[in-house]
Amino acid sequence: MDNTELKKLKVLSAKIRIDVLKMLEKRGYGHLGGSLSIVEVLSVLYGKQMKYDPKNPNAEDRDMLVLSKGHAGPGWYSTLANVGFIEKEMLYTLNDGGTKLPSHPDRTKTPGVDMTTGSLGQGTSAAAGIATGFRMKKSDQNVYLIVGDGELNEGQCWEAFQYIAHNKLNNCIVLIDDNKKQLDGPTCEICNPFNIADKMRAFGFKTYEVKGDDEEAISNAIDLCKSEKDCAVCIVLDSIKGQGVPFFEEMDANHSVKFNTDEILNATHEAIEKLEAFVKEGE
Ligand SMILES: Cc1ncc(C[n+]2csc(CCOP(=O)(O)OP(=O)(O)O)c2C)c(N)n1
Ligand SMILES: [Mg+2]
Repeated sequence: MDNTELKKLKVLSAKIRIDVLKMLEKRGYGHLGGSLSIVEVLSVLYGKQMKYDPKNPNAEDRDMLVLSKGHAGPGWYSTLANVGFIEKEMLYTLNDGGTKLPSHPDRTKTPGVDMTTGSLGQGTSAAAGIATGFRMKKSDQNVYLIVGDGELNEGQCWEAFQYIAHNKLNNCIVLIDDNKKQLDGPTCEICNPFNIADKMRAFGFKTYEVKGDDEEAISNAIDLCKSEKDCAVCIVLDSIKGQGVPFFEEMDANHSVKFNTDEILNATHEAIEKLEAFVKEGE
């Protein structure tokens, strides 16, 4: 990847991160940690890898994303706003009555959202079904599936993975957000997933491991997945809950954050300022 393209992705990541912070601050609370940990992968998907047309969200030949860890909806909405699916003002309606942006994604409400999620585990089966559909119609479309590390506690994930591997559905690119935390603590203390990459390999997946904040490495790994012809594929993202904002990375309970103290508000404003300066310099 050349420097210009990498810079473009880093600027998009910064913009996505800014809007996550702004929309959640405006709401007063929300799923911050798990939205921030997937910012770079969303930037790579929408800034480089996915085929889509924001003016025609239902285009027959589009790639699809299933955000199985649906509570990270704010991260996805911010991305959709930054690539033209929805107006930025809409971000400030998150969770309002009648909004098109419910806290968890709903495919009947939001342009660009192809699968309703929020009940952890279920997105894996949905993505397996979508990939099967693409295969049946002999289409070259891909479905990207983002799964949380805590979400792997759901047995349904492993049923779906076994199905994807058995059917060599290399058009379903599985992205596991290994941010080491789930709702109320470290995954290794609550129900240890052990080595996720080793488990995916044992399930028959060609598995890559990359840093979750490294756009270039993520994109290269996706290229490798796309070149795989005869095997299920997976990327384990070594990420940080609250990624990209040191204050939130270090905060223990950063799953759902309330923006109700001066300390939190100041850290948020400081992060936004820094990110905006980065965007300005990069454009
Ligand atoms: C079936 C189901 N059980 C419980 C929950 C409540 N819940 C929401 S997020 C979450 C933790 C998810 O952790 P992880 O997959 O690691 O996501 P992260 O927040 O780290 O991105 C839980 C238990 C849920 N949404 N669905
Ligand atoms: Mg997690």
